[in-house]
Amino acid sequence: MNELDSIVDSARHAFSQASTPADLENAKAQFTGKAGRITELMKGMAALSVDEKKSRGAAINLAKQAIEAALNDRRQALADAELQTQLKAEALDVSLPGRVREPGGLHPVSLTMERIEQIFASMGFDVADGPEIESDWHSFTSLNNPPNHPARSMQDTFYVDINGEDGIPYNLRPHTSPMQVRYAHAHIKKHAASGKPMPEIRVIAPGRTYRVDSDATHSPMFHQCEGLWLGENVSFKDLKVVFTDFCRTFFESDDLALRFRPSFFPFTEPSAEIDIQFQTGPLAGRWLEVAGSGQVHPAVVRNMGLDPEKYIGFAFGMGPDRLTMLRYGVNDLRLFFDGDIRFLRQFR
Ligand code: 2NM
Repeated sequence: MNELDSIVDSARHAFSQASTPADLENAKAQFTGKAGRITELMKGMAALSVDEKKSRGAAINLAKQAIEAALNDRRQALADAELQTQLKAEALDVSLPGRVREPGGLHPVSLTMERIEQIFASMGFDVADGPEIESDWHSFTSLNNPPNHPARSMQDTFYVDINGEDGIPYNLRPHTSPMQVRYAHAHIKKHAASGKPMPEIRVIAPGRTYRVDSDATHSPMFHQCEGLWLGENVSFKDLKVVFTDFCRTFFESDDLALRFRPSFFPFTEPSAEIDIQFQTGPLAGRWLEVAGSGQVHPAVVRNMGLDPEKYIGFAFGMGPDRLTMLRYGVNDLRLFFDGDIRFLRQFR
């Protein structure tokens, strides 16, 4: 084999060994680069005669063209291989199912809250909400709780590390009644300027409440909805009518029975526990406690900024979490707050 054929051969071999475009360009430099073997041969022709230059030049050029052809083939092969690797890496299986974005929905307790609000709004009640971190006065004192009542203890109520104006730590409200008191004050102020007689107070206060308590039927965060109706001639009879109507609408049952059982709360006198009884369905026949209620205590009416000799009425408090359990037949309250989507999507 002559020298040129052997150079072409070793170029082909070197190119085939190059596995990346950079390797290939390095290999090329050894043959057709500035100090490459072909280039060196060209430089060596300076001393030859014109005829020798002609034939030698033609032979070297043929060899150079063969090397460049081999180089281009290898460049193309490497580029193809790179493209194939990239295509493989970015492969998209168009037969896979798409990612579905499922429709969201309201939490079952939110559904209940909305239902309660809608029913009471239809009876002319305003819907009020306000702070969940409350002063001692709003959560306890204004509601006629004696200074050393156990509800005030750290065993029952969560406290925040910040003192109120009275030097007593703020609490996480254990009921929504503080909002009733706030609403009454705002209502009086709003209508004082008008010169006209103040309309009755008719309001519900739904929202989150907190107590130190945790088991299958108690959550440290739970929901309450309290109602208040104060006027110059609002009686226990009105409470019975309003609450009976509410329960029958809420549970969609016209023959639902209600029972008002004597009880005690510091903020009402007299007070009653409200029980309901379904006539049909899985819970039929059992008395189920659904709310506390009573005629608002004169001391509380006074703390709301009203004259208890003139204003009288009733209040009630219920647990939307428990109402949700009764309505949907859920037996463990904790399911509502675990955030398990398999449970929650059933209410969508
Ligand atoms: C209950 C039971 C009885 C109640 C009292 C008041 C207020 F602010 F008017 F004094 N709001 N809600 C009340 C009365 C709440 O929950 C079991």
